[in-house]
Amino acid sequence: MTLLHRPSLFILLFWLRYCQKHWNELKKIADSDGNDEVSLDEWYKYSENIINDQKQFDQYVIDSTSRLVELIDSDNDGKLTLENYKRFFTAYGLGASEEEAIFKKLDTNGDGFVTKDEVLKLVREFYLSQDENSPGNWILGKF
Ligand SMILES: [Ca+2]
Ligand SMILES: [Ca+2]
Ligand SMILES: [Ca+2]
Repeated sequence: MTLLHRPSLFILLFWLRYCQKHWNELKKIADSDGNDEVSLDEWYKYSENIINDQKQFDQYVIDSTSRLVELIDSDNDGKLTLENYKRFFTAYGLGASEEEAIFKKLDTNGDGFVTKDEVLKLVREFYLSQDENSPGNWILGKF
């Protein structure tokens, strides 16, 4: 496996902004010099460790999936609808047509919902696929 190909700082900021408690967990593991900050170097090291350890990576994907579903699924029924995604994508300033197009990519079996199983595959793809057209690379909207 190679280094994360995504701007890791973006992901770090994503968690920072939306998930303070998860940031605290991350800090506990990644802040190797214990100065209460996670530097870019520490973040790269942390990311590399995860991506090179299959077991850790699998757990990371499962945890990330749970957090993402929890974050997007505002009505908490376990299914991510276009409406659920709209709230999330609005934070990125996407227009309505873009939101629908992206949702269609993410709903890989086209049943109108993005389920946790679909998110799990998408998150895995997000980290591993080098293809910018892979559905997983749209999971946080466009970059
Ligand atoms: Ca540090
Ligand atoms: Ca829902
Ligand atoms: Ca689906």
